[in-house]
Amino acid sequence: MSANQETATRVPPGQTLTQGFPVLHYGSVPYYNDMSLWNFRLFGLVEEEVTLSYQEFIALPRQEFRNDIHCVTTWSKLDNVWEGVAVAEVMKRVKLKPEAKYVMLHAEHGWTTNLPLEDFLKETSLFALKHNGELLTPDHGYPVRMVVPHLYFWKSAKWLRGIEFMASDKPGFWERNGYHMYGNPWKEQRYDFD
Ligand SMILES: Nc1nc2c(c(=O)[nH]1)N[C@H]1C(S)=C(S)[C@@H](COP(=O)(O)O)O[C@H]1N2
Ligand SMILES: [Mo]
Repeated sequence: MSANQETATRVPPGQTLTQGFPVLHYGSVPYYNDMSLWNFRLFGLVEEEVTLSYQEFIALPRQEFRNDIHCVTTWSKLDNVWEGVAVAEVMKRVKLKPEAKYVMLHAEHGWTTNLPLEDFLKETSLFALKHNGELLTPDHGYPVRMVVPHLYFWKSAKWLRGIEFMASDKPGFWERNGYHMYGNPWKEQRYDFD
């Protein structure tokens, strides 16, 4: 396979490559001036709720991840390098109740997105702190965003503040507004009628 053909196999149907890094979100960008007010909560179907402070979160062991991202508005961006915390690292700190099967990601300003627990726990999912060597900018989700590269990028909540563990699937912000409940880019699960 030529380099071009190989690249083509990495781009899902209906997507176009971009070299830039577009900024997309609903509402305003949060700016933080006192990180002591920031925390990260694991709640819902857990034996005991866990709250991590900013200092505790940034002290978690980090890894480097490389992946491709696919936005439902049809841009894809290959070879992103993220520094972040593996989901498994955070999950060492919480015990789930057996009924937990789905998660709701909770971001600043009440923005949410839902996904199956299994997809959240995938080894490729991460809590990102840096993109291509630089701290996340406010636009891209500072201080922490989720990255779930195998689903459309709207599942990758910016300004993440908590994970809620749930027994059944519930729609998040865009899912209530017509986006697909799962969002597999390889099946073009863009909107709920796809
Ligand atoms: N908190 C929050 N996270 C969000 C969104 C949002 O509106 N609020 N939009 C999602 C959508 S639709 C996309 S495509 C990506 C865009 O991320 P980027 O701006 O870093 O490219 O963020 C996702 N995460
Ligand atoms: Mo999006």
